[in-house]
Amino acid sequence: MSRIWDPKNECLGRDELTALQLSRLKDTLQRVYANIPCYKDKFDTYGVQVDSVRSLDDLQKLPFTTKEDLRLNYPYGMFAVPLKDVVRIHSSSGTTGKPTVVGYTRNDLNNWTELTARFMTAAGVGPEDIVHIAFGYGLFTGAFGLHYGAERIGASVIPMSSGNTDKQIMIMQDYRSTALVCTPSYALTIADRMEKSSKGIKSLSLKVGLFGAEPWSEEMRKEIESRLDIVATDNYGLSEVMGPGVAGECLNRSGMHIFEDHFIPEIIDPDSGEVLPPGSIGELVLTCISKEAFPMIRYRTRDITCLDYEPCACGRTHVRMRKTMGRSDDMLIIKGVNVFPTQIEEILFQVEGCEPHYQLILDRDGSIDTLEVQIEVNERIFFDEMKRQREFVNKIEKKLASALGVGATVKLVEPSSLKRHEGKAQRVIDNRKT
Ligand code: DLL
Repeated sequence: MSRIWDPKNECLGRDELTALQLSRLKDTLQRVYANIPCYKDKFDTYGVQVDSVRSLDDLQKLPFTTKEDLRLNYPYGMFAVPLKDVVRIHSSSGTTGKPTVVGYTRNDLNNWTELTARFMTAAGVGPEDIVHIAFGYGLFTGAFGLHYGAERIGASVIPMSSGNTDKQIMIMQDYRSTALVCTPSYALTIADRMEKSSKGIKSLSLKVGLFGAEPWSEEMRKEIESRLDIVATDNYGLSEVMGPGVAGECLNRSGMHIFEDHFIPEIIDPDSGEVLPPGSIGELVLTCISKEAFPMIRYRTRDITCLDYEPCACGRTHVRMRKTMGRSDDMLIIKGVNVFPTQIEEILFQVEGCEPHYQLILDRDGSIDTLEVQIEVNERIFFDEMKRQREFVNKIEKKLASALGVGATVKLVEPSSLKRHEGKAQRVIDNRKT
């Protein structure tokens, strides 16, 4: 079992934790009401008096914050401190429109570093490790977030950044990197490239992977672990709330501990906005209770998950969130049936011969939705034998239809023919929107 970075705060009893959360929540509400006109207007419109929040249940009286609020207040309208107190700015590139701009005070950066150090320690990283960071350094929060956490632990950090997979591999081999930080899909790209190289996986010293920034299934975890011969851990975060370091797995790997002394999680019904009882699957809503520059109240993450309040064997008391199924806005509605790309991934990974690279293409034939699943197959798969190929395709189509409740056409494509991504993978092309 790994060390606990901050035992005092990570193992607080529920009563102490609740008291701490309430006091930090009250402070934060005072600050956002006094300093952010968007919150003042919203609270006034909803008739919420900040002083009337006396328990954590009262949080439910407060309005949500959405990406639209951030868009309307672009770039600095949601900052609670003047820019002279902001020492770092990051942003998240949405798929459409202007990016979201987020800021950090010196204290915010310190807390952020502590929290990334927490989950990296929980994943088994220590001072003796050589941490290879293959996220892009820049406006994206991933690289800087984990960089400072690893330094605080005392590990040796290689700020490699993204791209140039061959060079990444050479550096990992020569510098003997023991921990790899990137998206899970990029970890597979590295595995593919390694397998093609003459030196093979044994030339690496990797022990652990810290993967996040995109949804990935348990099947994908198994694939990465066996191909890179490492323990693969998951960590979660979003720029609006802080970046990486909102939640991370311990080595029990049964959900990611949400760092509840800094964030209050809720699960809501994404349609009605009602808070759901513990254990329900729904949209994760997060409230920041320690941030100075950019505190979000009831921020709707759009990520679909559920929370587990059962004690964890590691001793940490913070609630665990299950691997996300994806974002509610990534959920595909195909002929009226709701499908998450990760459900398709689970199924493909179970089929011998499918490579873990796939693309989903949605289209419309008249008024009927169609889904084509393009799958790379490995070289051993009979491209030249039509009959066996047909049987293989039928098998996958049947599995997909029975698991998803909606039919899909499967198209096998040549190995290495689908686009590889250095950052977040883009699995879906939805031509219905054009
Ligand atoms: O992706 C922050 C991050 C960087 C997290 C590095 C972990 C590691 P954004 O670019 O703002 O921030 O994207 C946030 O990415 O709402 C989720 O939909 C998705 N996401 C992040 N981590 C995970 C994860 C960073 N472990 C959005 N599993 C979030 C599933 C994730 N989805």
